[in-house]
Amino acid sequence: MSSHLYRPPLAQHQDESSRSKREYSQGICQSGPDEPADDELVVKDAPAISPQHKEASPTKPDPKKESPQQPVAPEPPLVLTYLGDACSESTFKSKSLIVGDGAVGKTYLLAALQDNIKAEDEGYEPTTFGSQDLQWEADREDDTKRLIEFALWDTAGQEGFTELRKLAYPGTKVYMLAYDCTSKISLANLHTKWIDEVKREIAEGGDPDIREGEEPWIVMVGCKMDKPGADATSGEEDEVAAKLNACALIRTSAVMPDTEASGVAKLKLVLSNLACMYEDQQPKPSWDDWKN
Ligand SMILES: Nc1nc2c(ncn2[C@@H]2O[C@H](COP(=O)(O)OP(=O)(O)OP(=O)(O)O)[C@@H](O)[C@H]2O)c(=O)[nH]1
Ligand SMILES: [Mg+2]
Repeated sequence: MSSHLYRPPLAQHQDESSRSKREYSQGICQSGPDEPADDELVVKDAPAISPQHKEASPTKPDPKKESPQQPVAPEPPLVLTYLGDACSESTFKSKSLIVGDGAVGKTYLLAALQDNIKAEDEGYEPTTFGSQDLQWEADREDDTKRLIEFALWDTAGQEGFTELRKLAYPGTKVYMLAYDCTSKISLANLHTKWIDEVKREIAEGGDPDIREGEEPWIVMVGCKMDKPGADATSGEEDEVAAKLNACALIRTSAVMPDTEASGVAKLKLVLSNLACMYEDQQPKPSWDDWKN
């Protein structure tokens, strides 16, 4: 897969206690002479992310049995590939939370992120609460590995679960705001309802490490892009992503067996990259970074 390597400018850190991060920001851990400038974009293969702790190797359905014309996720213009370097912590914890309207496909997508590709007709069971602890390993450019202990939190999108959902927010680093690609209402609700809830919960508890005044780190996730009518939202997604100042926008399907074509592999890569950037106190990537 060909993609762009994004090197955001290094952050200025205020935390006196985090010496290794300060050294990193001050350039002690410098790039080699052949490295591109900090803000340069380079075409490069994206690093592989391999899941750990798999109970068993995922059984992929026979592609011959699938419908021959599977839609392919549109290639975004930029893929974040920041994983830090040897100076950054090699193992750290992160937390992502998914919110969005009821039945848009949040639980199915989280299953797909754990290599559990469901069939479309496996049934709908509204979520009340759920979390999974995962370990994702990211290969850095210098051939070292970075282990992310990822807590992935599911929430209830149905009306009436607002109080229960609040319990899931504290400590979240990266938020997934999910909509159904066939539903304009679910897309519009991201900027009329869900972003307000996210900001409110950050103000009332959120991640204690969040930097003052910083906007939430958001990945906008389209679900069910395999369905007929999934282009219903495609003309308006960019506008909503700009309103949210999302770090990324990814259309996905949780029922397509090919995770490259379904956008699920890309989502995993972007979540890992953002977790590394957040951990290293890099500046939040803006929608303009992704879009341009
Ligand atoms: N075609 C298709 N159907 C999907 C996909 N993901 C989910 N579905 C269908 O949509 C239904 C709802 O999906 P869920 O993942 O349970 O929805 P949810 O957003 O978690 O809903 P709540 O838990 O109520 O908030 C499922 O029962 C599936 O039938 C997908 O990627 N493609
Ligand atoms: Mg659910």
